[in-house]
Amino acid sequence: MEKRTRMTTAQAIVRFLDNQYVLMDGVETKFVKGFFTIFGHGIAVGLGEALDTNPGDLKVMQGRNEQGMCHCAIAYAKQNGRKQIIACSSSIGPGAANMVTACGTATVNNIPLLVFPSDTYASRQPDPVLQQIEQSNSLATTTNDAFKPVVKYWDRIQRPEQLMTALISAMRVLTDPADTGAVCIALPQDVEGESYDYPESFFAKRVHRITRPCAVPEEIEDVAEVIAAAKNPVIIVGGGVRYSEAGEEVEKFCEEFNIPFGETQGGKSACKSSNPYCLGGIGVTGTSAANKIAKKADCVIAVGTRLSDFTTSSKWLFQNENVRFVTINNNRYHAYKYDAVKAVGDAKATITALAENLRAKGYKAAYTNEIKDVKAEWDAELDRLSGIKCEGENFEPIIKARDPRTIPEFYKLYGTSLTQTAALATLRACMGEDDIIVTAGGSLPSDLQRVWKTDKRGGYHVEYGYSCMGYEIGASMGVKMADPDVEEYTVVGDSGFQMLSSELGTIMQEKVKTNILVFDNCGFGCINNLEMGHGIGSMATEFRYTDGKKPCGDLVPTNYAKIGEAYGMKSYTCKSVEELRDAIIDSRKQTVACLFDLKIMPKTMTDGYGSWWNVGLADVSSKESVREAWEDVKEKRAEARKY
Ligand SMILES: Cc1ncc(C[n+]2csc(CCOP(=O)(O)OP(=O)(O)O)c2C)c(N)n1
Ligand SMILES: [Mg+2]
Repeated sequence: MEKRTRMTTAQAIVRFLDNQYVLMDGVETKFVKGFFTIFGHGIAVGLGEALDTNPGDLKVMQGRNEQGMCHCAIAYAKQNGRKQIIACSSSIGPGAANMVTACGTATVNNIPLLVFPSDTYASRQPDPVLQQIEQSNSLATTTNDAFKPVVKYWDRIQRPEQLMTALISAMRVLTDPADTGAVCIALPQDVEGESYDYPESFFAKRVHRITRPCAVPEEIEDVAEVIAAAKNPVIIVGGGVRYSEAGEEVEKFCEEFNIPFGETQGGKSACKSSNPYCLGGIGVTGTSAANKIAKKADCVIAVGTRLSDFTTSSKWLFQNENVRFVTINNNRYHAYKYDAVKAVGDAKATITALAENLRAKGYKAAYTNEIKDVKAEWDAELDRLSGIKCEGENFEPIIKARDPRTIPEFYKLYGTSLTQTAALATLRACMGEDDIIVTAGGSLPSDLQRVWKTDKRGGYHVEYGYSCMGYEIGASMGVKMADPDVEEYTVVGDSGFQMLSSELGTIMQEKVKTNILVFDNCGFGCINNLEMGHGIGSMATEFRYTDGKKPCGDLVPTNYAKIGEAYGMKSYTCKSVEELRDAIIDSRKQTVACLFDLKIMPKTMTDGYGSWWNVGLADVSSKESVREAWEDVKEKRAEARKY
């Protein structure tokens, strides 16, 4: 008879996870680095006992906010090319609920995230246990049911032996390149401590292959025929190219067939920015180069992309009336979008096979000077953007729609000359070539998608699938842990920082040297642009004192450098390009985490470049400015593709 070992559910989780590996392109990687925990009564004595008594080779870390620690885990997995994760565990009720948003972020971005929220008692003996919701319509419903819409796999362990199939299913999903995302295994707190005679085979070393299924030849031929009939195709490089490590193949494909490419937020840095066919970001926050080419393209080759509204300008970007769409995606759901001619398969394998087919057809796109010309025009614009400086309170920033008080008031508060575009250019110039840039929601992802250039594959780490403000600080830690040999620079809006900076404590505890640059423009800059750009007033998007009814008084100043100091970080306040440059140079000598309080003149982010975004504006309003904006929305909606 097979040997069996008596262990608690929690002990079995730890031992199982310590024995999982992935194998991709012949390289084996241990899949689980460790555990993040925020203990409470739901988990401290169950999983806590297991991690205290025998964590095996797993590292144990202590988060500060469950969402924040999950952000660190997501960033760690992403920066590791999805080949290594940190599991996250929480107590019941609010601790569990705090992980729901992070699961959404992981799932949207196809990043493996394994969470173990603890749960109410399976026995129900102590009900209602502390932090139990008590849903009177079903005692089987707990807080953890809230994970179901945002995870790719959900389970609840009511008996210790259920763990075996649950964890094997979890591994199936976490290591699936086409459909990975968040996995939730809810742990009733009594079951965590209950034991079972687990068969030894359950704990054997498991190696999960991450494979590269190529699209079938018929589909490759379908796609090749559409491309072969096109004169001016454009490629969209999505996150699937990054995770397939297909950047080099895509670049070679573009060079051989004379096809330019634009990048999504997820796809940026899969290919080198210096490649002569790279047009930079595409779509709502794209470059003029990418959007000009996209507008006229007669064939869009979407590789490894979800084709989100930001990538396609809400289906308005591609205006050639004969444009055709082809998709290359390992996920059938995404491949079917746009009614495209599709090839379902791994990006690297499929692009390579498609190249062979097109080579046999003797294909070459018809571009002559167009790619070079739009790129030169965009580079000149980048030069202009990097030189913009605020000269005083009468300064005219890029964004015209604004409260007339904002610029003079901000100038009076801080006397800053620093603009967002100049700050980003300075950062790029002072960073090492192989350093990594990190951000998430706000105006910074938009600007970075346009202006950022890097030749380091994976050197651009931006979460814009869920656009989750508050991702940034946890992510700075996860990225640095994944790639400790280079510096990482996290740029974060002041509001994103205020939303979730809890993991600063964890960064200090784990002695992770991150660089966090807070872009203080006193509010929700991009949303202020969005509302005022649609004829609405500055309504609760700047940080202004309340008049008792609305936040419409003076600006509320904040000293972010002091927050950094309070944690023991090295802090800098910068109000000019020169101060920023000196601070970055000094920070590179530090071993402790650094925080930069950048006083960024509001309204100095990039804007325009041939894009549009469909938002749900009021179709009736007493404001003339809103009615005018509505006419434009109506017009663009009429021009946009319908599905
Ligand atoms: C968790 C979350 N809540 C709300 C939003 C909606 N939202 C998008 S950007 C933004 C404001 C961002 O402000 P800040 O971080 O200061 O960046 P800025 O635009 O000023 O550069 C808000 C509220 C979001 N993306 N994520
Ligand atoms: Mg802001």
